[in-house]
Amino acid sequence: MEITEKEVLNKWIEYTLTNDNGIQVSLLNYGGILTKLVVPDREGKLENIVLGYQNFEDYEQDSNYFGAIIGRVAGRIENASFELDGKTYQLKTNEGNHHLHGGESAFHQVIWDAMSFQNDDEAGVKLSHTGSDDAGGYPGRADVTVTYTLNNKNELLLDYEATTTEKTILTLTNHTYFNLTGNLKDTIENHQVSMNSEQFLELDEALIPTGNCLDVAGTPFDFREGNRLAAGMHSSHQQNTIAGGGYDHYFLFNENEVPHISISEPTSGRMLDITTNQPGVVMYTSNSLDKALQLSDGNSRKHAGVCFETQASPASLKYHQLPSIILGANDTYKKQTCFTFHSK
Ligand code: G6D
Repeated sequence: MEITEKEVLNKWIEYTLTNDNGIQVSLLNYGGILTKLVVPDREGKLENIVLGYQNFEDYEQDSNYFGAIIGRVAGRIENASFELDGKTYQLKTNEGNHHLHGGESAFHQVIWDAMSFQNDDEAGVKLSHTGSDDAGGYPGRADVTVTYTLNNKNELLLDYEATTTEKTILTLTNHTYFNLTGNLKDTIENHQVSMNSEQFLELDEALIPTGNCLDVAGTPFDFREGNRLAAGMHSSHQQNTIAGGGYDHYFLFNENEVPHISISEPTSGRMLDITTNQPGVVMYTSNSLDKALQLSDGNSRKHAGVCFETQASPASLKYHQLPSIILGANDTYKKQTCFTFHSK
């Protein structure tokens, strides 16, 4: 295992973790942004499999949240308001009348305190941040840590912990866009995804969940036996159309069936398994990715990457049958998502 660090733009630090098999993870203390993830293909060729900017300045006003830690609340809060113990809170809007991904100056736009660590079997960076009491109108001051750990079993572990000074809402995720072809050789259309999920949340035209849990059976959302992502990109299904030609939906996981998600890419032979203790995931196939962006491996384009935003959904604030995102003053939020890389 090896860990190096370097200053970038005279204001941030980029850490690079390398395991004994050559897998490399690079991340910033700014936003906890994963800037590069180098993984071998079936021939052992090491290539980058995540979307990131060529020029790091572009991360500062990034409406795509490339690679970033998302919080205090990942996802959309309808009308930027919610009720907690009979009190209504009004957050700042940042997408129409709604509140997306923690609003302005959220976790993806702060410099986290960082502490690196390493031993023979693993290396990582522990990021810490204290959200101020009035951060965007949320109740309570949230103390958050996110730890990235790479080990010699080719696992990248993301461990999230949080406490709060008073009852609040909180659900964290990471917004990395994966493309297993390597160095952005192609779109993600031919990525084969298997997911242990029987239901997904229906969206309205503003991408706000309606509260209906739709069965995946007989639809392009059925990944139980594996399906190409292209199934939802060239589909006339109303939900794929609403999402801009693809997926941008929250899938509820079946209990205890692991890995929750397996992705394989036929050309390179790369495979990614995702296991988590989160109740579900937003799978987003970069349907609105602007092709004008200069990325480290070339220009961006629609369907250049796929995000697996493991989380509980803020839709639970309105539809209480869904897993909650409420965190009590005496609770500890403790979640883990493990990305395991292999090839065939
Ligand atoms: C779009 O609807 C999607 C979101 O899910 C995604 O997080 C964002 O782009 C980057 O708004």
